[in-house]
Amino acid sequence: MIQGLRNLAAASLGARIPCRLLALLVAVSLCARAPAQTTNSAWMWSSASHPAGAVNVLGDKAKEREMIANFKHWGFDRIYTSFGTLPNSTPEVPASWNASLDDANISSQMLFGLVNFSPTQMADLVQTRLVEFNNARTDPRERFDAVHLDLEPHVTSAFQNGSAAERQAILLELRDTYAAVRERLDDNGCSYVRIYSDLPVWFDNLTSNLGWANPADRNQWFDDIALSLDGFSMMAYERSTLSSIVSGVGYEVANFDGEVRIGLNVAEIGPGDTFASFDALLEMADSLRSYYGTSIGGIDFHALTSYSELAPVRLAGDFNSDGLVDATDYAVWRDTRGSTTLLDADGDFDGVVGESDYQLWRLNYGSPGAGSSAATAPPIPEPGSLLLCCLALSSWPIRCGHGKLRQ
Ligand SMILES: [Ca+2]
Ligand SMILES: [Ca+2]
Ligand SMILES: [Ca+2]
Repeated sequence: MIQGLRNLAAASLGARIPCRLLALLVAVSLCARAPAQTTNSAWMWSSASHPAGAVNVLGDKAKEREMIANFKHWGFDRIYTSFGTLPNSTPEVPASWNASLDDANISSQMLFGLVNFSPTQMADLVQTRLVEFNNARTDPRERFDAVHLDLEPHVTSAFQNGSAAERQAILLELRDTYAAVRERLDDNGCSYVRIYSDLPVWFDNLTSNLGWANPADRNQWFDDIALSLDGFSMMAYERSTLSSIVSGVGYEVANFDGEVRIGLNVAEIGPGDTFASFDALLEMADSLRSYYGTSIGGIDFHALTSYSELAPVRLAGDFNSDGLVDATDYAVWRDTRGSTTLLDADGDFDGVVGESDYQLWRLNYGSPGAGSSAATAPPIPEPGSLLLCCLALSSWPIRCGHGKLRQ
């Protein structure tokens, strides 16, 4: 079946079979193992010099709430966060961040970025930062769901200047590192913690001097890492066309026995760069979803710092993230008034759905577009006449929680 899919993909590129038809065929073929739907994520590095850097957001409750509101607006349902030593020095900070993400149905993965490591070093690091932390938290919402290993030994001079045999040894050590982390988690009560990694698109190449003796040798490596990894993100960077990305990730999507995600680099935007604009990058993400359907796990954006500079944030008062400030947002506010856990209507990010959020909605009623002032808008419900509001809105299609997201 897998070979058939690969032929299908290759044939479609040559014969221009409509992408939607191909996506349907692939989705039907892979439905037994495919996730129910694709997801969006981003890497949230420490990035001390950027306001969206983890070190500048974590621990500041208002900034955390604002960031999570935007994650929901952007359709992110997992996030890879770099925590440094916070799990040891100030465990309440990642515990609170994880719980807030969990409340928003966003998976929290502990991100590590390393180029030099050994299996034992990496397992010890996961033990110190994640295993001991998770095992100390009694509230499951506060635990990490997964570890995300951005291990890139291929950027070291040892790899780049190495012989095929030396490169092969490095790839085998990477395989063994994934296995050591898996074993450490399993042996210490954390078998529920999933492992994801980042991989370049070319580890499967038989002509890149990687030391693969033959296709079976290469296939065995991918089969071996599937025993440790739940999935990986392909760093499909510096590729500007659908066919070039498909060419890079095609082997892995068709053959890896786990979740394959496609990473796009948001830093590659501008004249002469990979993407002419942020919209062009989002269009590529849409094209990849159409092409692969649910045979990929989702799209990952590198990195949150760049993404947050370019992506439109949620409109003030648009509590259901559908791009309009209208009566349905009032209904979200009304239905969660007073809540400190259901925070879609917490427009001022103070941690509670209250009167100030109502005022924010009222001020922005009718946005976007002309006639957004309260003077020209239809009558606005007042919280004082709650019963009246409930009666008046009972015939409105109320959409609470997740709104329409840009997919
Ligand atoms: Ca590849
Ligand atoms: Ca709305
Ligand atoms: Ca509030």
